[in-house]
Amino acid sequence: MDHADFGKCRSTNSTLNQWVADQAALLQPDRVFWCDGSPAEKDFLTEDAVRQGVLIRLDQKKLPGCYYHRSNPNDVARVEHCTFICTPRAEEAGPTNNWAAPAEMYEKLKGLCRGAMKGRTMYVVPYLMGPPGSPLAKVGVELTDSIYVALSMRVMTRMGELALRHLGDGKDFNRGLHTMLDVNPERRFICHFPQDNTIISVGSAYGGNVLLGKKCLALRIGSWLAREEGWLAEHMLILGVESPQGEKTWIAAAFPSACGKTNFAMMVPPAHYKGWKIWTVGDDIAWMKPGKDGRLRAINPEAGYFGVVPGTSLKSNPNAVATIQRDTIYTNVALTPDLDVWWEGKDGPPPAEALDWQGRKWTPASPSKAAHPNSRFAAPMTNNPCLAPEADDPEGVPISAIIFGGRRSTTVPLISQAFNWTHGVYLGATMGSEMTAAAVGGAGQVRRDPMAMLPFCGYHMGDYFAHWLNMRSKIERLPRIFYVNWFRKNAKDEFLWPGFGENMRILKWIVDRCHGRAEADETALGWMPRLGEIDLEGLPDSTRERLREALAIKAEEWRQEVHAQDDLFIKLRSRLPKQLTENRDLLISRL
Ligand code: GTP
Ligand code: SPV
Ligand code: MN
Repeated sequence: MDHADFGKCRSTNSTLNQWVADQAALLQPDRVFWCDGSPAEKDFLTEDAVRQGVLIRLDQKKLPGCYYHRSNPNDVARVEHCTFICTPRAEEAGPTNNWAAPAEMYEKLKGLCRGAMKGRTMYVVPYLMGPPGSPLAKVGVELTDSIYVALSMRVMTRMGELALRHLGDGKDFNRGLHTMLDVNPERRFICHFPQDNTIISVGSAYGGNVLLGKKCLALRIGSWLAREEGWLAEHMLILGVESPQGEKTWIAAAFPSACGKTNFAMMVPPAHYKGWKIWTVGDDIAWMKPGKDGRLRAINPEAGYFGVVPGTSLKSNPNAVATIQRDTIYTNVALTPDLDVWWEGKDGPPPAEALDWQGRKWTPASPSKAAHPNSRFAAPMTNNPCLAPEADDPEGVPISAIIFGGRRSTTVPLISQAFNWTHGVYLGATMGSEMTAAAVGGAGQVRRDPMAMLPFCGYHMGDYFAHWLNMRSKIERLPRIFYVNWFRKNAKDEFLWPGFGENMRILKWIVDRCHGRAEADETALGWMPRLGEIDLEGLPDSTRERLREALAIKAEEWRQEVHAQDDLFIKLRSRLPKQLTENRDLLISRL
């Protein structure tokens, strides 16, 4: 087919068309290409990306529909220091966000954008976040000069005509503008204008910086809209646990970036859990709203997974392995001479030689890693063997439990349950986690990451806590709240808990607690399982002692922990709800 057959504007929405025309006048692209989301268009764009060298076609017999991409080595993760919330008053963004005055930031960005797409194509990417017809679904339109972004948005969202139909002649859509410029960290800004429902991202071409539906719309702008409209936009996976009797229990869980959401959402239970099944609704983001039935209803706004590749294997996550065998875009893994992909932790032996994520020759003797620690796959969720049929339900699934969890080598026990909603909000609000490669800088350091939302909350974190506390009166049947830590280590630096599929044993206790079927002890931190309550069948005998250690509450560690939590509370004090400081005082007295 001819070039001219694709990219035509079929939108009759005058607001949208005018906005696109205005942006094109500023950016001056050679061509404006409207994406319709059709399979033929996908083939056409993919072919073009291969021709340009943006994508490398992988072995199509082994990996049908799969492509390989390398980003600029200076551009491999989210950049929190260049991410801004631009509200009229700094106080609205709060002390945990970078803030800039909207007028000044618009002016600066306009300067950078003027003529920035000369010689390039501007792709108009209309997309829908959420199942069609859902009361929670939102339309966004991303303008981008990256063909990789256009193709990735097609995987990650419901992209094209469908979104335009959803919008109709409405004016209510997120306005997203992305230009790579010269991919220079000095000119990299990810800016959100919540009052204008607008996002402008310049100078990057990677992941959460540029797939604007994901962290920018679904979380930063989303959290803003959620507070205004009375719902929750959260950095959470959503899964269902089906029992052999067919009882389905739906659970949402917030773990910080690269702390196990995708793995948990697609988990395969240990062999002796006959008849038990895990169903995935989402692996990264949950939009949750009280439903007519009085329960908290959750949808996954996304349609694909942008998952961490290293460590993905048949042992750790067989469903992810199955998911990424076709129609997947791999970014920053290693490329083998036979056009296959490789990463640290993949099944089988390493290749004798490969090109690493920077395109340099690599062998198993090389001192550096072949795949970047934050290398990612973008795969459609429909590839997932355990995708819940309910993932497309416009009403969402009813949530029975919310789990918070960080990456902590000490202090935080494997599992505890909050005494009540307010205590649960306190646990989420004070969550700490060791930083990972998902964001630039600081890997390994413990930082407070409330509800795993520190980099993603689009307004004052104190107001966000208040919003969570207020939700209590809006939900008739409140989810129970739990706190987990898969990452506690012993003195030999070994994980105390085997994790991955074995997390089913903890999940089982959580499900049983939701249905009033499991015993618990009252401790200073909350309700905790008796040792005998966690199923250890099939694990080595040493696990029992390790479990005891993983559940231990060490008073000295907790004294330091409460102290460390204070830093955030002090930062937020002007808007910190008093229930949280009360809960802190209660904890200290219990300890
Ligand atoms: P984002 O996509 O960045 O939001 O990450 P995520 O929360 O989806 O994390 P993911 O499931 O991709 O896991 C990231 C890394 O955490 C994996 O590569 C594993 O090394 C590790 N991990 C996940 N689950 C477990 C677990 O149960 N135990 C241990 N020890 N490590 C785990
Ligand atoms: C995260 O960092 O939490 C991610 C990856 O899910 S990114 O899309 O880059 O934000
Ligand atoms: Mn994430």
